[in-house]
Amino acid sequence: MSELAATQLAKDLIKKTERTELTVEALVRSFLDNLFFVQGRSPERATQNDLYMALAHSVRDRLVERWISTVRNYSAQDVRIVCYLSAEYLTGPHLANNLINLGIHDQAKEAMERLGIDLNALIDQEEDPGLGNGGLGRLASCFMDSLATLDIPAIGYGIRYEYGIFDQVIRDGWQVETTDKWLRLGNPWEIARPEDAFEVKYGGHTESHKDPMGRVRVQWIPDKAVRGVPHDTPILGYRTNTANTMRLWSAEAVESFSVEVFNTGDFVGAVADKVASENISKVLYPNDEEIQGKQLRLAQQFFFVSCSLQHMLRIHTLQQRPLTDFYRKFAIQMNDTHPAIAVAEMMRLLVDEHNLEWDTAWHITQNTFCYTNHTLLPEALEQWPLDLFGELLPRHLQIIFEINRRHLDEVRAKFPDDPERLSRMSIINEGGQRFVRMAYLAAVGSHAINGVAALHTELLKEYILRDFHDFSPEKFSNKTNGVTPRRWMVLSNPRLTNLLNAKIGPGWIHDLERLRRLETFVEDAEFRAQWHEVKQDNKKDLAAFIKERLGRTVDPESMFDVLVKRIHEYKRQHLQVLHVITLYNRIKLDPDLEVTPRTVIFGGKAAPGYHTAKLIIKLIHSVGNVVNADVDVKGRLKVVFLPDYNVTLGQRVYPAADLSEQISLAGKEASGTGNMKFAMNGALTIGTLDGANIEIREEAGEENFFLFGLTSNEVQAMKSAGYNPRSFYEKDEELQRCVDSLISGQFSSGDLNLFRPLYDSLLNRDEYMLLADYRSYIECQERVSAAYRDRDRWVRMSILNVARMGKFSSDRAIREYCADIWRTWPVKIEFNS
Ligand code: NBG
Repeated sequence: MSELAATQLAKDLIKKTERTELTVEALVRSFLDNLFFVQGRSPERATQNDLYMALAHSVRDRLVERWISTVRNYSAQDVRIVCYLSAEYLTGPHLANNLINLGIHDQAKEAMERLGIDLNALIDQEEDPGLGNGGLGRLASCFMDSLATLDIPAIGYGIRYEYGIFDQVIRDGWQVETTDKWLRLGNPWEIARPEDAFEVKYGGHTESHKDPMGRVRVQWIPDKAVRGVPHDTPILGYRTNTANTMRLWSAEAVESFSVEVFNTGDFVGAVADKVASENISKVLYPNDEEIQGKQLRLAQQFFFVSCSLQHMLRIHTLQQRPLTDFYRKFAIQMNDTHPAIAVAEMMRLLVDEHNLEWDTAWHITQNTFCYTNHTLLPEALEQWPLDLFGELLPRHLQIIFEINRRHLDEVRAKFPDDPERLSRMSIINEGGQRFVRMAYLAAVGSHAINGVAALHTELLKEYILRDFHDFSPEKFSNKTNGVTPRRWMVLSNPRLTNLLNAKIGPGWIHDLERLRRLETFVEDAEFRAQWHEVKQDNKKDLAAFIKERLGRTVDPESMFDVLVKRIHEYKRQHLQVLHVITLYNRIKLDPDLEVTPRTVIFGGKAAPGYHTAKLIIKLIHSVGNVVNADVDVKGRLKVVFLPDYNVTLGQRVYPAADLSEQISLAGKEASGTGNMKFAMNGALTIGTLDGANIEIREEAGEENFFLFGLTSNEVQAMKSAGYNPRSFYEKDEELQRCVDSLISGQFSSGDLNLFRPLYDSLLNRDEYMLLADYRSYIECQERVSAAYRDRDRWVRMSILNVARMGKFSSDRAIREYCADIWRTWPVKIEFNS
């Protein structure tokens, strides 16, 4: 059959099966059809998961047509495409988001009602794919949403971990990790494409020879290979036909088992290779762990990077374009240094496999790659020991040496007689054990380098990448993070969405600056009452959830004071604990004290090997147990820890928060994105001048933000003058009482040693300067309490915060990347089903 005839026939068939229509009737029919033919169930035998799967397939059917049209349009129009390389994606559940982006949430609800099914119960049935650790992974997914919404051709490449971030359970106040089996009940959103697999090689050695032209050629003789099988998930934009692809690679053995070994009767040994290969995409590494020794992690990084680059090169050659054009067609963004090995792999592919000259290959590589840095913590910068690296990727190590030799020649030419600069800027760290510095490889191999908030970019230029900034300042720019209002407002906060739509129309959903129109309603008392009611209803929902999950009653009339994010000392969850202890001590001293009732809500995971973070979780529970049980408190102060914080839980928490805690030590949090989600949902922020807090405050207005703490310059100054936490301790009695209670047994049933490590670290080092910021924090919290007692004032501030958060849409961030870094333009998808 001719291609055309087949295409026409396919279109007709799709129409006839009514898999694409968006009406309630069509949804009912296709739901029943999928339940029967895809799930293989009759309605009376169907489990909740069967029903969820049937609906998911019905929704996916409606995406597929858009998805196929998108791919077809991109290749027909030979577009320039953004390739986002990210080892992590925190997509969140897909069903509800796709319903919203397709614009059929209400139809689906009605269709399910007709069948006596509760849509929300099906939405809750979906697993949260935890293929990331925190902010960086969630940012990747917000960006994918915005790319599709803005009709920018893009592919998000990553790893299909079989086990994502661990599930957190709390036993006796301690975090216990359990494995995340997100694929256990199947994943209806992905399509495996085994025929699109690529091979990835490891190990072995290299040999060099002269080619017939007399040029030295290097051949890599690897000793292992695995196959990368892509699993594609459509990422649909909001009310547009663009459905981009998130392509996650899963590792398989090249041969499923060794016939030779099998024939000797060693059945288990025969599958050993298969098992070893599959290990590569088995599990996500939690961050904040010492990873330098973990060769498997480097193997993972190389795995997804190599598959992705091979895929891009295949697309390019299928378009019959010369390789020298590659950078005109592809903009590759490296999400932190996890994919930085791509720079060397690209050079290997171009030079060794496609026989390009080094200089030509380097020109293509540098013009293709861009690098986003996401951290200022020096200990979080990836470095690989040379021996480990050379064993796994001997050819890449040679290539990195050559990149480095040429790079240092250029530095030498620009800064002669400056040997220290050369050693500072070398991609190879030569001090003691030798390492490959991945951030430097990424910086040298890219034409654009960015930080994720204004302060962060400035600090990058001044400290972490200072020499690179001196050398090529034109590469650097800031791209302040953003979050998608589709998931973080429309999906998670339908009450607020309805109120906003009624007041200013729905245009804000794809143009968040339009929220400014709310400012005219601040003086409208009825509107303020409605605003307050929305927040209260959201708080009641969260209270009901807390009751159901933890059996604990919290009062929706109290201030919901929330700190949710990964647990880390620099984020200073324990500073909030010191605040709770302070309030508690005050109540104990004077039980009749007038206090603004608060429910202090924590949530977040600690990396399994990060003992201090785990001890902070224990401390939160221990303090909570004492405070919550004390009759003197009379319920005016409650502490709740929500276990297993993830995207789904975030969707419940942000809409219900009154106060957003963003209390990292200034200069440590690159940006933060939770801070934006809270503010968009009407919470007020208490925060330091760190990361994007600074810009949130600028936008909201300083009178609508609770500021405390040292600035990053003051932090630097105090550190270099020799910071002494004890001096703060000694001159502040209330602080003393607070810190001492860590070792008094008061919160540890008499155990004097349990929290001693925290006590010692605060008094002796206090790396994150809690004691220096304590008094300013406590005073600021007093201003918060006073403001909350004045409901009218609080609601005005809340409205103004939402009205002024337009900047923090990821649509704005993506537009900036497109204009300044990627130079890509929207491509409208023609769609005629
Ligand atoms: C995190 C930062 C956050 C930032 C996100 C997204 C890493 C390595 N970094 O401050 O800590 O918001 O990245 O940019 O996860």
